Amino acid sequence: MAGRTSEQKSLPQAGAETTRLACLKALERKLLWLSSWTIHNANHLRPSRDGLKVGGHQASSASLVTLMTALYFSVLRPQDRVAVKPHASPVFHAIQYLLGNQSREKLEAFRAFGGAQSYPSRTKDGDDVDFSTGSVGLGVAMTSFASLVQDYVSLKGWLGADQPEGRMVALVGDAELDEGNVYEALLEGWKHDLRNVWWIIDYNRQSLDAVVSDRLFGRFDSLFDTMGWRVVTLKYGKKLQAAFEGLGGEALQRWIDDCPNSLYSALVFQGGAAWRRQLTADLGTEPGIKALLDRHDDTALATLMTNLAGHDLETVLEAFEAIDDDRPTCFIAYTIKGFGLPFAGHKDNHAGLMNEAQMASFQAENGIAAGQEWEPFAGLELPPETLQRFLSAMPFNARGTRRYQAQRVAVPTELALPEVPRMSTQEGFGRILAEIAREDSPLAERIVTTSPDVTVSTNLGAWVNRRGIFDRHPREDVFKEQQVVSAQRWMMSPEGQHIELGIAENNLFLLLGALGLSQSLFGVRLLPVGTLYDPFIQRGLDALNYACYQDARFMLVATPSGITLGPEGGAHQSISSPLIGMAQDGLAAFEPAFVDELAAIMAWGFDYIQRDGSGEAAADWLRDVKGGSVYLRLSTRPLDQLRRAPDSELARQIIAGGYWLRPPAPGAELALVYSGVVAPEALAAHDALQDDLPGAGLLAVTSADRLNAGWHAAERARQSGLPEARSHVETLLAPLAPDAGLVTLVDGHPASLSWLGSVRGHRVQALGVEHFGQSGDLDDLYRHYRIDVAAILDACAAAALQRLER
Ligand SMILES: Cc1ncc(C[n+]2csc(CCOP(=O)(O)OP(=O)(O)O)c2C)c(N)n1
Ligand SMILES: [Mg+2]
Repeated sequence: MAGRTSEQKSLPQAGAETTRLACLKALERKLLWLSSWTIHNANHLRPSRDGLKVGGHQASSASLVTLMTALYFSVLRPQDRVAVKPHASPVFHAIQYLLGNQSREKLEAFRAFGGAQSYPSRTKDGDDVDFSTGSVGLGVAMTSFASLVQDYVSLKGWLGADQPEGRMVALVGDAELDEGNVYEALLEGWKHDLRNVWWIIDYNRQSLDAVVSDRLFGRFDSLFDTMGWRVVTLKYGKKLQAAFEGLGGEALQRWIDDCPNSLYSALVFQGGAAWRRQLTADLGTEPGIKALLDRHDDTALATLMTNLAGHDLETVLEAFEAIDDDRPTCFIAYTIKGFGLPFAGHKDNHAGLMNEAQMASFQAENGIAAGQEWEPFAGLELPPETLQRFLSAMPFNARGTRRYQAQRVAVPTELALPEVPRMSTQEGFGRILAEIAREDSPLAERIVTTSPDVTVSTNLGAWVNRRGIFDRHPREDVFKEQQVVSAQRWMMSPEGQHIELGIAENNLFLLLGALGLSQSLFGVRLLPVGTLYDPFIQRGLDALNYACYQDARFMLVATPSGITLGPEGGAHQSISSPLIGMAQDGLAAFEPAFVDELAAIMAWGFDYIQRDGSGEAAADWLRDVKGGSVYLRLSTRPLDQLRRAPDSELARQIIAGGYWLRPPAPGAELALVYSGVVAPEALAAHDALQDDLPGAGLLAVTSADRLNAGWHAAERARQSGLPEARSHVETLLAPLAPDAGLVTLVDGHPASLSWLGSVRGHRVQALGVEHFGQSGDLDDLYRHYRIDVAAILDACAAAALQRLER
């Protein structure tokens, strides 16, 4: 049976199993204690300086103690990866503490600065968190995409010989199943013939506010079944199962099966006497029931009636250990929120904390002497050496922490530039990738693209034609077989390098998150590129934030953007995305106008997404050492390309966030500043200014995000004693007169550039789009939204006037 250690194997069979169970039961108790105590300590014993509640979830943690004991201390192997229900974080940290991967100091500092995190965090916790959780539903779905990525790297032969495929396990709160993204992931998983995934549902029938509706009962299993999953329902523990076998057992089972969730929860909370009253009233006349009640005192009756399978270690172990294949499996484990604690079953227990008196009696119940609260084995009946031996032999912990580091893939400093005189940045993107696809290079090998049903319309077609679509099973392109002429060749095979998704944007970001962690989860470096329509970033924004929070690395390419998508109009116009790009931590946002800029950004980006220099120097808010992900806001508007020779200084400035396309004269009174696809309007307006303001400059902003971040970093550096610190944007604006005017222009929210006035105190006229929703051609739209040449010249006149009036 899985989970036995070699040492135990040498013991007589029955003895080994008995020892294993005894150790597991002891550790189960210890986890309940440690998780409760960690939260108690943070709330009651650590002095509060700000009067804020610290919080923590004793009830949600208690609900998962048995399931997590079985998993971590017996079932899991080092290659398995787990997304832990966010509110069971204290149980996770307690497990890692017992395994020697978490310190007492961090537990004592639970939810404090630098302490163990409220919700398991890959980036902020040091105890080997596989997937961060917190925003419910996302960690669950992440396991499916991690499994898909495991298939991807495994079928390409990139896993080492000592790297067996693992199971991707989610410990799921039942209310998490209300999140739509879970079903989006289920559907997508089915399409990709998902395997090696376990979702273990902590079915305590309680959410944050209340006890969940009985009507949901029975829906989940059919849902999973339909999607090809095996469903294992863990409802009753051994004690209840035995009671069902005896006289009156059938009636008892019928009663409990039919018992409304709320009544069951209320009785759990009230305890033995209440169970006796209710069962006597409802079943007293059934043969055998009176005898059963008489055989149990109140405590024993409460134990019997709350003996759900999710708290019955042996039942849980049997269920987990019975699975020996890779079929996706959903365990619906009946549990009780707050099991073993004074507020078990109470509908208001989500944020409930034991008070001092309750904790004191819980401590006494656990046999833990004062001062021994953090001792790993205090109060347990088994000798510490036995328990320590058991823990040391744990297969899961055999290799210590399980983070991989992967070699970086060499990226050429320049990417081949398409020789097309007029094209859009989106077309340029497609051509640059298609050119890479021709090569037999490490870069071409490790790029993996993905798109939520907008592969062709975001210009990935040529890449896919050359590199194929990933599928676990080779499949011919039927249209090609049937000799139907099409520009697309969609060959599917394990060698394919594009993962085609359905439309759900949440899935795109979760997949990018999983692909972007491949170097750490599987030791295989991938360079993920995901494309979508710019406005739909907002659809998946929480999942994007989630991917960035985990420090997953990818390149996000969004087209078309802004009102420049023209006749398609209305609902698809994105105006806030430049601000999202600036504000999203872990994501460097760019909006190039010309394809040579894009090529420079992509070459840099493929390197940037691989950087992992530790630490964050004061002046490195740009994360140039640490790296991050990249967001490119592109357009479908064809522009005449500038004919420029490759220039490394220009490339440096493009990456830093901007350059003078037409430098200002020293002391210039005006500068026109534009970002992205409105370059032709900016150029035309600048031409028109020549007679009146010959010294005016034209500043191209390729990344408002990085200009802004650099400016803030320099401010901070100067405040902390580095007076020489200068950011790129400060240097760029230095030649202008101190009272010069800036006219800023972007097809997006004007606030993305208007801050430039604060850098050196210049006055700003900010043009951009604040309201949206009209369709039309660009002449009409730019005029309507006032980002056309006439509007720019009006703004320049206003800036000049403002200066005179000073
Ligand atoms: C996306 C999101 N919305 C809301 C919350 C706030 N929240 C935290 S836990 C919770 C309910 C959890 O219930 P369940 O998943 O059943 O877990 P239990 O505590 O019962 O174990 C809610 C609404 C959240 N963390 N994430
Ligand atoms: Mg619940």
